[in-house]
Amino acid sequence: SLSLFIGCGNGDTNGDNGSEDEVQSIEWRLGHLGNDTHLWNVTALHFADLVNEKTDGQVTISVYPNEQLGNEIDNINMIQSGTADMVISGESMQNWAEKAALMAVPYAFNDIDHLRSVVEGEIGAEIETEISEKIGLKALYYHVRAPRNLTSNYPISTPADLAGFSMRVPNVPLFVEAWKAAGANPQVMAFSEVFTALQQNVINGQENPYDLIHSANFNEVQEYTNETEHVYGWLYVLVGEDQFAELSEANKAAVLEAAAETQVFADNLFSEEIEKYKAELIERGMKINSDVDKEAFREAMAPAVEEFLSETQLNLYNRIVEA
Ligand code: 2Q2
Repeated sequence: SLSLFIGCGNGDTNGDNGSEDEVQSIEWRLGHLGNDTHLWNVTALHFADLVNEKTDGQVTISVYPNEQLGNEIDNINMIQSGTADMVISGESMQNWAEKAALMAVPYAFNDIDHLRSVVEGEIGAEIETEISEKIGLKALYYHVRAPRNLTSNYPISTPADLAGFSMRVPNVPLFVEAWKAAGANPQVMAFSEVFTALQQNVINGQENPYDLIHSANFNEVQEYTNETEHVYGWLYVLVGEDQFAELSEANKAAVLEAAAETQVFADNLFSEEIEKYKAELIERGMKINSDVDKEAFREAMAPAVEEFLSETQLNLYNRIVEA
C-alpha cells in the first residue's frame, strides 16, 4: 500500500519515518559562498539532479550560491534551527568541533595527494564523526581545495612585508593567530563582505585559493596574488543529521548513492578546472608574485600553530605531518 506523505518539512516527527512505501516530498536548501559558475556550485547542481532522479522527485535540493542563504556560520545555525538544510563548510567548524581545525592548518599538507590520503583515511573519518556529534551535520561528499594564497596591492614576499597590513580571514581562530604571528593585522569577516571591504580600503588584503579569488572578482580590487600556498585544505558538503533522519530508508540510500557518484564528479571537475582560474586571473590583469619565501612564512606561523592547537588537535596534526 502507498501512504501519501505530503509536505513533510523539517522537524516533522511522523511515526512513518523509514517505512519503505512512504512517498515523501522534501526540499533541502543548500548555501555556499562560491558564485554560480564556481566548481562547488556546478557540483552541487549535479548532486541535486542525481538526488532528484534517484528519489523519483521525492527529494529536491535548491542551491544558493554567493552566501544568499546567509554567511557560512549563519548557514550552520540555520541548519540547526531547521531553516536551511545543507552547507559547504570546513575549518570554520572548529568553532564547534575542535578536530575540524585540522582541515586547514598552515603548512601541514605537502600537496593534494597527501591531503586526499588524510581525508579518505582514519583522520578524515574521525573528523566527520566529531562534526556529526558536535554540530549535527552529516558529510555527504567533499571538495579538495587548491592552496590558499595571499592577495594584496603590492607584492608580499616575506613576513616582513606584512607590517601594517590589515587583512580579512574567515571565521577561523587558527588563521587569526597564524597571521598575527606572521606580522599582519587579521580580522574576521564573512566572505560576501570582502570585496566591498577591499574596495573601500577597510582591509588591504585577504587569502584564498585561486578559484575563490576568481569567483569573487578580487582581481578588480587587488593587484597581486602572492603564492604563499600557506594552507591546503578540504571542505565537506553537509546536511543536517535531523534532516537526513527524516528520509525513508529508500531515500537515504538514494541520497548516499548520489553523494558517492558526486564525489567522482567533484574530483574530476577539480582536476579539469583548477588550473583555469589562475590563467583567467592573469588574463584579467592580475599579477602573480611567485617569488615568495614560503619557508619564512612557515617558520613565522609555526609557533602560533603549536601554541593554538589543543592536545587532541596536536596529536592529529602530528599524525598528518608524519603520514
Ligand atoms: O575564505 C573563506 O571564507 C573560505 O575560503 C573559507 O576557507 C571557508 O569558507 C572556511 O570558512 C570553511 O569553513
